[in-house]
Amino acid sequence: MSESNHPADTNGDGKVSDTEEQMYLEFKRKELEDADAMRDAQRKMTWFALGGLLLYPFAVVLASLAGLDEAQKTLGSMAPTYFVAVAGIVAAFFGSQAYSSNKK
Ligand SMILES: [Ca+2]
Repeated sequence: MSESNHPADTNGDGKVSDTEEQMYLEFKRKELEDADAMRDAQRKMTWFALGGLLLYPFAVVLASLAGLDEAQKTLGSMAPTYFVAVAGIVAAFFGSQAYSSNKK
């Protein structure tokens, strides 16, 4: 392996000094942490969206039980848009998971 092409050699002098190695490792560690945090956030968002999807019918039932006619009508007319949006979020999540696991 030629050291001049090493990504840690930031000043391009062909050597990886201790400082450069430290910076490189720190950078890699941050990159991994960021990717991890992003996956966690995506997972949470997907579960949140799915949870909303499952609770949606209950919200409609509750609104009708509580006699909130307006709320019930609004929820009813929002449903198609809402379900498509949630399906989009979930599809994007699993799509990106499949894509990034294929890439590695
Ligand atoms: Ca260097």
